Amino acid sequence: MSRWFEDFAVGRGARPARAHLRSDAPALSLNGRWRFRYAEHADAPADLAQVDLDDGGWPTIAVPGHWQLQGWGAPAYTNVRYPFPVEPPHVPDENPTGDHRRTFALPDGFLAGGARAVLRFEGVDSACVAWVDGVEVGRSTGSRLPVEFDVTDALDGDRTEHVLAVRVHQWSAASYLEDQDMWWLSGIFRDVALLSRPAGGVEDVFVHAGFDAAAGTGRLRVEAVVDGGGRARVLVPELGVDAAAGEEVLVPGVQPWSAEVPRLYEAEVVTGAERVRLRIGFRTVAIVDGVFTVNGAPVKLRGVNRHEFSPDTGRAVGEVEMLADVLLMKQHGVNAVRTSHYPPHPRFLELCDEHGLWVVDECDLETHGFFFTDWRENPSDDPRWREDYLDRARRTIERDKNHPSIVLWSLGNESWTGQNLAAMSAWIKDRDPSRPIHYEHDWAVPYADVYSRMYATHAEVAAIATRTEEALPDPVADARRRAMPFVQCEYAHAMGNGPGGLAEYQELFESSERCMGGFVWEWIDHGLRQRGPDGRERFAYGGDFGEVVHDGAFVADGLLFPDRTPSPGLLDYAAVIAPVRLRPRATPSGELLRLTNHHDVLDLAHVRLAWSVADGGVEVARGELATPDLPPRASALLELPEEVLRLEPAAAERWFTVTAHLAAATSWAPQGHVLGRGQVLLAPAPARQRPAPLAPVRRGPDLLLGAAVLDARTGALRSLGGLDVDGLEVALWRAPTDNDRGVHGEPLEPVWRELGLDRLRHRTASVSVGADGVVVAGRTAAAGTDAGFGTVLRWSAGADGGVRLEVDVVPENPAGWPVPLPRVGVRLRLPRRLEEVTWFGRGPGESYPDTGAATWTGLFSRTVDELQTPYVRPQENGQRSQVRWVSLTAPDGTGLLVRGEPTVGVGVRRWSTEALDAAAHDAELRDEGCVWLHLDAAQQGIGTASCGPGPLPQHLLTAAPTTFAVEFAVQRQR
Ligand code: IPT
Repeated sequence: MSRWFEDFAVGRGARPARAHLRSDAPALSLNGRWRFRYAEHADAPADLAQVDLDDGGWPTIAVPGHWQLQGWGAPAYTNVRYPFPVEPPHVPDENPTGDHRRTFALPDGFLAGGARAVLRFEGVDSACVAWVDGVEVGRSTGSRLPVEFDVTDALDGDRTEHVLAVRVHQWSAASYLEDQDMWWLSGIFRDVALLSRPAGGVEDVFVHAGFDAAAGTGRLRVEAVVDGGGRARVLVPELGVDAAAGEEVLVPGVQPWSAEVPRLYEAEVVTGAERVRLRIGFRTVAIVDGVFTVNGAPVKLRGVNRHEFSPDTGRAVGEVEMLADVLLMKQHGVNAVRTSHYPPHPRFLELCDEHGLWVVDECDLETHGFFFTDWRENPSDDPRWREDYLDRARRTIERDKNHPSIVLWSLGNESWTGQNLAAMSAWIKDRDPSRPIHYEHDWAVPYADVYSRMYATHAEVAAIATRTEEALPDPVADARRRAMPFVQCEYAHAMGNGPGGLAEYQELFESSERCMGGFVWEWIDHGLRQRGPDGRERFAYGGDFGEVVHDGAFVADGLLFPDRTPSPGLLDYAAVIAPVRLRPRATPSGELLRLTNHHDVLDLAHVRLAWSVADGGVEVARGELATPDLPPRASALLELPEEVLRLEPAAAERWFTVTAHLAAATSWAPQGHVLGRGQVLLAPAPARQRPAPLAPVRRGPDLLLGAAVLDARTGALRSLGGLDVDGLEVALWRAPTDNDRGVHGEPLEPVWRELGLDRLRHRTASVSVGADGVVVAGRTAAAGTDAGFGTVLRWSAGADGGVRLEVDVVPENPAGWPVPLPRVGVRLRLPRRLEEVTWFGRGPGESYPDTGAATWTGLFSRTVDELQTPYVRPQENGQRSQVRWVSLTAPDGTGLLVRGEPTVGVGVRRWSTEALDAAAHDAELRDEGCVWLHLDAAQQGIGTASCGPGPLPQHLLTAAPTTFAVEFAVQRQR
């Protein structure tokens, strides 16, 4: 049985690919509600095209949109695996098919003067056939690519209401080329329009706008394809340019385009029949001596991988989401975006031009699923697919060629190697030699201009940065690669809590001109908003729609939560890549802040510096500092202001903080927006005197120790100053993070569970009462194992009302500990009413040994609920680290204060770690009617082993004897 969509050919009837243009020719949007009929199989009724088919009873569907998100079929998520048998070009009989119909009337004059009517789809997933007034006008595949069909001859002149019918199949041969890591979602998901194409109109435009940095001159040539072979003129009024299309014009004194100064010039390409509006940016991309440069200067990409996503409409994203993405990127210091792994909606690229982002525009191509067949039959090296590959390259480059923001073309993602990739590269080079080519997955780099890798470890990046990486077997290829700039097209997998190790990667990128920078994987969690079985709203991930094969929460691995709230990972990334960086530096006169201008183009004229001094987190002085005049990449030490030197000696820990902020509003952020922050410690906390210990008093079953009541038999803590407290025990388990699970890295979680760290039980060995306190010794271990931890809890109390707890944890494992431990600390349960948390330590956000670059030392307050980070799959989150003291207070002012010696990590929740570990979605977490408080001496680093390396050695919590202490004090009523 042969079906058109199981063919290698790429459809029929399409007009030649051309640029996405803004024209004054009439256009009719066909977005809106269409009649819709759904079938589970591709052989849906043949009546779809019939003009007189009565579709009045059909429901309607929103176009653009995916049918799976509007009540038909279901979304499915797989990362690498194809969700159907691998037997290209065949697809299953179960091939969900959506029949779409609508009518339209031609606006007056639409066909005047011999104009043609052209139907343009910006994106249909995955294969479609279209009919107008019962006549087939074309068929197409290439989901994230535009296609145009000339429908003029199909229009029935006797009708005023024309009938447009479109049949869309979920699966086609092209699905083998579209195995991107995302939801499988189908339908007409981007705009549809009917365009009037005037005779003598501007069919296509190719802007060549270079910038000679040495001369300060722009070089402009705009090629135009005019219908009927006529001529066009190119007008750039601001530059006084009025030239023939195709003519090269030198324009002295232009301002170049860059991501930092996205200068655009309004232009028009004009014929007698049509005016096309353009925004031209002058810039030249070049690889000079192995360094990636734009406009003559090196540029560092501080990038993200962006999939198009909305939690409600999938890849049918609107202007609101596109603009939000661009603004959020800019606000967080991101300067580059890889359009993983397909060309985005064309509007997104206009927004990148306008607000300034370097773009790697990637073709709609991925054949990753052939990994499971050892790459047998991989389309990339099979000549039968050659045209499909070339078609994808053509449609991407032709559509997007005029965007100054695009500085690299990418052939696609994870498609192994082969002649068809080489053919794409050759075609692109020929058509647009002005932009280098990117492709990651052939490490010998035969058909790309930059050396790209994903998830390389820090050590490997360090080797590449110094051009000392392992050699390729072929010396010629090796020499070629060694001369290339290096980019990490994906790194720092932002799944769940993390990524850790960002700062160390950034340091490496900045250590060498060879490094172009990198793109964090990825921008946004693709969690689909859904009501769970219990009726509560949640973000769904793989498996939540009953998929037989799926990859679970791997779809939620972004720097934004699905609703576009920035995650701690994004805040960290922003701090790590801050364009204005303030870092402590030891100097002979003590620690000072060193300010570095990490812009590639801008000086610091747009930056204001504000300083403040705080004692114990309370501000005692503030002011402004003069901003040093620094060109890109230059640094200066900031002297302490006179006023600070004159302050009274500090009675508490004193910090000097400087923030850099925008002096004036930009297109992407208001005045005052923070660009960078740094701190130095001016004075440490004064040493605390410990009062003489009180002797314990026995009363019935209780031991009274200052404000503490312990159970005399078990040593368990019962209350503190009248506050009911229970469950205090040594805590070694954390709800594994996605990085602990390490699906595409080195997993810790299974080893932890094997060791029983998730099911530890405690045995009390002795309770000894002495003159200066109570000592409770015991052992914590899991069933069926001889490994465990010796524990000693030393309680003492002082006349000042404080109760001190000193804890020893001694790992005991005859076999040794093969992996780091999740955490070492204690936890306890407090009354639910203690819901206001105030702390002096790092904040305001969460931090772990290798995350938290966005946090600083200060005094912060949050409610228990606000301290939770809603990772899509529940896991350890929300730790506040290096806490000097924390108070948990009830509305009436009563509460508990805990001091670290000198600091402690704090976690506060309404549910236990066990419940957090067990939950699959946030909405399953239930208030347990108490407050669980974790006080940690240490936690394991976070790393990025969900896809990539685990924490660096210095961030591992290696099992070792540990002693730490905290002190409790009770707060009385206000
Ligand atoms: C890599 C893919 O390129 C990307 O699309 C995404 O899947 C990412 O990983 C992980 O989320 S492939 C990886 C298995 C190395």
